[in-house]
Amino acid sequence: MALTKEQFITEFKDMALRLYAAPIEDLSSQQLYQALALLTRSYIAKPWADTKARYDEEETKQVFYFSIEFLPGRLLQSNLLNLGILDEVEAGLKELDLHPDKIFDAEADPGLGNGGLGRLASAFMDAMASVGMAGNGNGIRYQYGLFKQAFVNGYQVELPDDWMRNGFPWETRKENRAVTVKFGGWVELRPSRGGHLRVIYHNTDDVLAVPYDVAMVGYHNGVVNNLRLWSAEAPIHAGTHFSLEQRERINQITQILYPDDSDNAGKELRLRQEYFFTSAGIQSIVRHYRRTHNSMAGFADRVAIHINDTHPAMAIPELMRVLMDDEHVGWDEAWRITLKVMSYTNHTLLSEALEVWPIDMFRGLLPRIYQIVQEIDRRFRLAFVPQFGQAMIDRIAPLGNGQVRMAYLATIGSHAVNGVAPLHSELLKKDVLHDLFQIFPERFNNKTNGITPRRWIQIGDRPLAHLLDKKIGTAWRQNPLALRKLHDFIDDKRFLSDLNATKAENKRELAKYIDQMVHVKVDPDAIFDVQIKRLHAYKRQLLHVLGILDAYLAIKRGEKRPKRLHIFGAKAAPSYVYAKEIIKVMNAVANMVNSDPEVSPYLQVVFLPNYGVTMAEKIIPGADISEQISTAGKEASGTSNMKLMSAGALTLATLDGANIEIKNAVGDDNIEIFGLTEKEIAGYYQRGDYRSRDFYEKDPRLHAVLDMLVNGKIPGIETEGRDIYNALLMYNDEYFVLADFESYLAANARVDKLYQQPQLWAKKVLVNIAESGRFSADFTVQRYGREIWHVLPQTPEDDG
Ligand code: 26M
Repeated sequence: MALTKEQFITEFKDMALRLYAAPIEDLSSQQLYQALALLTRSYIAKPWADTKARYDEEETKQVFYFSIEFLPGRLLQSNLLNLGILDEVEAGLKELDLHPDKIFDAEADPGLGNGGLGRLASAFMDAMASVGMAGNGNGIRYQYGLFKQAFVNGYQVELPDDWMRNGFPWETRKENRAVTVKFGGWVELRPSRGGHLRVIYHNTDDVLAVPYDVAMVGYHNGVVNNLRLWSAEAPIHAGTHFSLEQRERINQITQILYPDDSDNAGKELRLRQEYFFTSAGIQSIVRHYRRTHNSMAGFADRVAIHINDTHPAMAIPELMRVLMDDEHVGWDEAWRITLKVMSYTNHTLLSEALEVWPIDMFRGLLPRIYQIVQEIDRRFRLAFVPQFGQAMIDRIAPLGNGQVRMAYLATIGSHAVNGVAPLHSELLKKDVLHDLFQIFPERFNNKTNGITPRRWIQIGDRPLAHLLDKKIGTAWRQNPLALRKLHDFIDDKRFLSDLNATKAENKRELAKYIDQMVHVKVDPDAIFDVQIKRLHAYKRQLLHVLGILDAYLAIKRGEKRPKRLHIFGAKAAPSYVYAKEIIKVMNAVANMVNSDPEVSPYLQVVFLPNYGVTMAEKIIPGADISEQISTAGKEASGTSNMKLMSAGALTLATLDGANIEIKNAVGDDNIEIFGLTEKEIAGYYQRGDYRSRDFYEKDPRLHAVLDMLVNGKIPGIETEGRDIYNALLMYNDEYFVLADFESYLAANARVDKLYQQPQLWAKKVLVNIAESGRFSADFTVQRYGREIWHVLPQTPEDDG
């Protein structure tokens, strides 16, 4: 859209006056934010309505991305950027003597997700709008997002995230689009005259699902898509009256996001959440379709539904239910439609994270859905036992061991199943879904994750963005593959030193931020070494800590090293005891290192509490090193690896997840790889001959570092050090930390050496930025669009 600075100033003053009956100089940052958000929203309204009308008019095939999590990050700056008016607005604010950043910082960050999976869902929303694809999100409007993390005496403490306290200016309540979701009770199947079954529900608990829509603004293209988040309310109909307790129970459904990202807790409320937003989404899609069509015959040509991991896998039986019970379609035709509509992404290989539900719980809460799952199960067995044998089908049928097995249900009921990086997609076929791959090989495919360079570079890294504009023009902002133009300047010494200067500027900014957050003065000339992701044993923050302890001991012995600052951000699931012990040790190590005057000139450690999308925007531009050190074969993809690469950090990585794609993109000379490969680790498992203690006994450096966990040398830790020591030595180190220790140190030594050669370092930075464009989520969603959702024209390379 077009908007001059002068127009903006007039409209902004006007909006502020209408809202707060005061001139702007009397308003708080929060009030200025509210006024600016509402003004921005008014610019979005028309293209939003127009986009929707156009999709309806042209009967565009629409994608519905079902996800129990969305992590959009703050929306004001990104909406202004995508509308094409960010520069004008910032100039206008400055002319009014206001600080844009202060206003942007007044916005709450909607933490409606745990980490990678939720952030990916939001990146896809942004990308679909930006490539002009008709993409809708379907999720939950949690009253409280992911807990806020604080450290008390080095321990993680969880505080409620009341993110809507000041309202959420980007949402629109649509009460006239509410639907009813039924739980519990029992079902009566009564043959009716028309030949179909009549399904009569008795004694159900009904919940009203009210949608709140959030605009997803495309980049400079006039497209505005919709993210629909559902909120649970007590129904209002004549004759029923709800007690306070009943209302409480209903409100609970959308009150809080579950904080586990890699564990299936099996709680009934979680199952309620899953069915709640899934059923609401399916009902609303079918209702909308039926307003303009008098049968469901063409539904699959107009609708694609994607399930983000298995949490919305009930979309499969729920669509079957609506097709059969409400729309009177027979089983075979309903199944044909469902398969054609549904597709599924798997995000994890960890067996403890694979979702299963006890049949008794499932049947009690969702009796009709259970009947349909039983029928899916029965037909699956009937169809495939003859060819594949009872034993194999028993392993992979939707029902087994007294459980509903969601990944199997999702695979059986979808026409496409994908992993999120090539290694992960291969391992799905080899291990987790091996038997189903034998039956449905054509369904399996890979879609490597992506990120949105708009948020991470254009908004998050303004100094780099301006340097790129100056050197290669602005085309990269529209098409990040244009970053490859940077290769032309690999020998341009001026530019290489400009790259280093830009990083130095970002590091000074980050140093200020760190000081504000944790009151530690860090040296901006140090190597900034970053690991930001959820805390989990398989991600091996512990390996990073052991590396720090080794450096500590070396410095204590008098060794000189280039100065390194280690920056961590990580939340642990509140129930994950081991992860919380690691957090305590990380904080204790940080204290020990930072307060030791012999050490701190060479080594500093900061653990920033409450890591999230907004904090990531502040950390990533200042990173020199990106730690991606998961046990090979465990990290499905990772996405912080891509973000850090695009900001010119060098990746220090195992051959896991999308690290492998990054290595292929930049070449072996522009990444530091270490550690066991997935194959080597699989070999240890097969032979059963991994002995962590051997590594401890053979490597004196490792020995010394592990002993520190238990010999009282790290002030403030007691049982935590012992528990971790035991996990590594008595319980044989499930994640191969000790096996990778030596090669991790060697890789770090190479990094230190390299950093001594600023120009060589800058060349590697250049290559990383230049090749990061391929990881734009814009390309990822286009591959989904062509190969899975069938919403885009085929390109020549899709054939063959
Ligand atoms: C489960 C049930 C109910 C509510 C929440 C959950 C749940 C939520 C998040 C379970 C797992 C969740 O996240 C898993 C996850 O984030 N996986 C990561 O997905 C990223 C995007 O594909 C990958 O890049 C990461 O490698 C992968 O760990």
